Amino acid sequence: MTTMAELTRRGIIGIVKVKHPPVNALSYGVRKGITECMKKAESDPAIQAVVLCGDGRTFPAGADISEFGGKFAEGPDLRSVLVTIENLRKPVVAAIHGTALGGGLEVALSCHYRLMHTTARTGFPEVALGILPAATGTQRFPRVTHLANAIEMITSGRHITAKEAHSKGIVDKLVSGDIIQEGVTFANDIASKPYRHLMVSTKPVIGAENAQQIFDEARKRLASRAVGGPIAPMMCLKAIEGAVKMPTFEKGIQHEADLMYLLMTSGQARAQQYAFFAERAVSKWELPDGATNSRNTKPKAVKTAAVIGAGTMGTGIAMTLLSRGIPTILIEQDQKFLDRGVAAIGKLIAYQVNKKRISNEQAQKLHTLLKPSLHYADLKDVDIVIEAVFENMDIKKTVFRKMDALCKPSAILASNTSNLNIDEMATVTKRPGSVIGMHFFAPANVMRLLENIRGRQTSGETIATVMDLSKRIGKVGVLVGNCYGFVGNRMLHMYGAEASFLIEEGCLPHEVDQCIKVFGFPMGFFQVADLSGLDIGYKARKGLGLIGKGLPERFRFGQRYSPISDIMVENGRLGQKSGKGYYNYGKIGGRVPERDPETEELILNFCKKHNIQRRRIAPQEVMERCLYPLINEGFKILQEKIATKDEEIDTIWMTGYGWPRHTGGPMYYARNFVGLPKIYERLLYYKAQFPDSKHWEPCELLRKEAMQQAKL
Ligand code: 3H9
Repeated sequence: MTTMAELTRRGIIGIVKVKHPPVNALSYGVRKGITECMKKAESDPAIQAVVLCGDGRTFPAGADISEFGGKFAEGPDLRSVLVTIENLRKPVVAAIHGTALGGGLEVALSCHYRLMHTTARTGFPEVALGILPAATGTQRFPRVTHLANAIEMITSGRHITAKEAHSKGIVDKLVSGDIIQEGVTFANDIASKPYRHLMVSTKPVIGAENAQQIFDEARKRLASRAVGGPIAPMMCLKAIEGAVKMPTFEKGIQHEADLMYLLMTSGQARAQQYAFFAERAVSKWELPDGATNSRNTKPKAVKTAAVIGAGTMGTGIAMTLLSRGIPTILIEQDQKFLDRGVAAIGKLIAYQVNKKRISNEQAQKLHTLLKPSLHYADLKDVDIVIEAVFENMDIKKTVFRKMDALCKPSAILASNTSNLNIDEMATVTKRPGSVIGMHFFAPANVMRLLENIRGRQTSGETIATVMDLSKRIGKVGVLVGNCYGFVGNRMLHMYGAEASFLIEEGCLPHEVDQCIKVFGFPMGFFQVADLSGLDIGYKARKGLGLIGKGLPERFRFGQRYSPISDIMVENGRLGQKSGKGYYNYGKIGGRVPERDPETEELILNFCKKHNIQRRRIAPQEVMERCLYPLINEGFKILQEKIATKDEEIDTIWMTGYGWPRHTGGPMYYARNFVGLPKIYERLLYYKAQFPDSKHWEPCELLRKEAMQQAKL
């Protein structure tokens, strides 16, 4: 094994540098390397103090997540590395740059001093991986910062800036020069000073006198989010409680280890760790032919961009591009709409300033990067244009013709469509290889997901450029194939159809939503529908010919159809935007959903009209009927190679649709929590119950894999 830590000397100072790119994760080799280097430094009489730092871009960013369940516990484990550092007979200075996260921060807490570069960040992200900071983080952290801070940071996983870390007592000094040189200068100063009193493990917990009140408040706060949520935050809290309630530091550590074991062996932690790697796996895209992929295709440079359409999506997309320093032209046809769009972007920028996320100077820079225009001719020099006009094929085609005629030949033409056919848009251009879909999610400047849709003729270079741009603008770009609704909305349609049938058969909207929330989604289907606006789906269905005179009310295009959503729209209930939809919001734009007797009356009248005997529907049936057709559709999507791997589907659902990370996304959940044989059996059961709904027919890939899993 190559050396993953090295010891060098500058005068009387030993420098232990971790060398394990890209993030210096604390793998077996790193733990071994640090231990050996520290022992050598201890026995070298020429060394009087030690600086511990990371090579390349960062201080260790945590334990090596890929080792969990494997080499993770192999000696020396992380806890014993920390004991070696803290007990060294020479002072150790942690010199932090980049990110000191999780195990990396725990390493720093075992050092006697902590220096931090002003640009560095730190935190305990373990909770997002379904675990806790189990290398004594829950015990040491409240001994350097106030108990209330420790609880807030560990249970939320929030990363903080160097400035905040310094103000919270987590680091001793901020520096802005070369981190190693700063560390050496500092170490020279303290080399001969007594340091043993700085061992964090020997210090009292800060704020212990009010511990009961602090824990009670934290428990209340976490309990309010616990229904359907992950178990890790509460376990983190219990572990921190050990720092106050256990009689010794060692007993606290044992308590922490017991809770960590419980978490590690829970399915949730495995799912959350899968989610972490899935999000990274999607950037390694590959076309179904296998020959064109992210390894062998280079992106083009994108220096300037344009967005067509200054509505909610267009302004959100423009804001996203501007925030990453990309000069952006915003095009509208009408001065009034353009002004409204520019004002909306101005508001978004002001919000960032108010939240202290950007300075006034940065805000000014964003304004100068934005160029509003009424002329398509201004598109001539841009590297990419993203159209965000009305979701209608004829309008999109008109816009694509104009973009094709006016943009330079190398420019990429992208559509922010949520459902429509990219290949059809490409037919009206002379550059189908440069046409691609970029499906942003609302609000576009906030949501992390970006579904990028490859058309039949989209070139590898166009894909590589858009995937690269996605990362640059802070999005999780997922490449998918072209079909109605792509991956996310195609699966959502199945879930929506069943949710609507359930309210025809006996549930009320809030009952379906409650089940979904207990599963872990932040909002139920009907709440989300009200938020998005029921009229959008209504118009799309009209465009597809699903709504119109002469159609039977409950059976359209060869299968069962629920007109409940149409009934809502036809009664003026468009969702939050009209103050009422499935729920009542009190006022236009209201956000708090209340049950509405009028909605319930509309549903009951519909049932009466069609002689539907409403029945009590158990939560199990609600969940199976909402989730299993969606999962079945996910397998169809894989079978048709619209997605090339589970990770793409799961990441789309976790980052764009609120699927709870602690169940790993629909595909992971199906395979690991429920089991494919069970899903297959239930699909057949419901197929027999509801023969007039095609989505209960199990897809061939699911059938095959269920059979294989059943044999194991
Ligand atoms: C922990 O510490 C537990 C302890 O308390 C207790 C132990 C007893 N391990 O994200 P990027 C890989 S839990 C393994 O694209 P960026 C990543 O998969 C840990 N691999 O870069 C990717 O690989 P590839 C607590 C890791 O610049 C490559 O590195 N720490 C780890 O956008 C680049 O990653 C965390 O949770 C890891 N810990 O962001 C921090 N980290 O190229 C997790 C990264 O093959 N990491 N990789 O796809 C992060 O948040 C980000 O990676 C970071 C850099 C902000 C550091």
